[in-house]
Amino acid sequence: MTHCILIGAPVDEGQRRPGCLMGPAAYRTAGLAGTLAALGHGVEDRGDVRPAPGRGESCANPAVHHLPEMIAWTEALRAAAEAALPDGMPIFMGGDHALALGTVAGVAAHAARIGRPQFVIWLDAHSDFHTLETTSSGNIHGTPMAYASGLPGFDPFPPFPAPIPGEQICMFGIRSVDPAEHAAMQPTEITVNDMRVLDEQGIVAPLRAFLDRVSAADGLLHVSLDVDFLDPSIAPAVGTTVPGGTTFREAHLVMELLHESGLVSSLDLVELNPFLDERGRTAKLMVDLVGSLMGRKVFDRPTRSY
Ligand code: B3U
Ligand code: MN
Ligand code: MN
Repeated sequence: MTHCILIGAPVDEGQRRPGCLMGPAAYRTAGLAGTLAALGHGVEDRGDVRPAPGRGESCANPAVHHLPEMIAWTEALRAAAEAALPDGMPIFMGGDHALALGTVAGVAAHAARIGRPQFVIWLDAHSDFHTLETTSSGNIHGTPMAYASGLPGFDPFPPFPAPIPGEQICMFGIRSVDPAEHAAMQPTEITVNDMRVLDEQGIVAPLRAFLDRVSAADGLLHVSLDVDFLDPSIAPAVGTTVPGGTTFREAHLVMELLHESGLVSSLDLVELNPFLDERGRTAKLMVDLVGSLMGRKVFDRPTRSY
């Protein structure tokens, strides 16, 4: 059984639709802790992270907003991740996706410290591969994968502690990539399982191919789950809906395969905007998906030896 460490990350400054700051409260209200406990896991809620005040940093791109606040969040969340990882599996309750600048920095620093490779699976409609220089929306939630890859263009941020090689990153379910992100991803070895791949090959083969690599390298696996990975018809509580997302069944299957792998060491739940939800439906679905990720199943399956 796993010791699950819930960490609230009420980040709202990485985009422009207020509401993600209510995410941690919505996950608690939707019963995340009880769901984990019912599966036999230990649960510890460390409360919400509180960043220090911003220090007035700036950058050349005038579109970028809330830069000092996001630098402060990144430092605080990195510290929270590094403090939690020796004790169990952190589950970061967002908050918009800009929180991943901090969480992924923390997990990468931890992995480097214990000498294991850090892998990331990015479950998202978007690639989030902008730098501070290329983003035209100025929304920092569109940048964490570029930061984690060690791209230049993040000068005001602390240097990413141990940049993650493209071979150790898998984007899954993406269907919205800006031209500058596309160009920046081109020279990398990132595995891009966009919706075209999933429509042609299904969920299982592409996901297992990546999990096999994580296992062969004895890696740690960080899962970053953006609400817009899901189709907006089942998950309306998100500021940036993109049609053509994963179905209820596909999303649960992803979670079940991740569970079965036994490889997941940390998790982000991001972009839930409870202000846009319909009677908590998206929050409950996200909690349900965490249930599948953490071992809820109808019948036992033989565990796969990776
Ligand atoms: N790539 C666009 C849109 C976007 C990225 N992430 C979300 N939306 N959620 C941008 O603003 O960077
Ligand atoms: Mn995202
Ligand atoms: Mn997204």
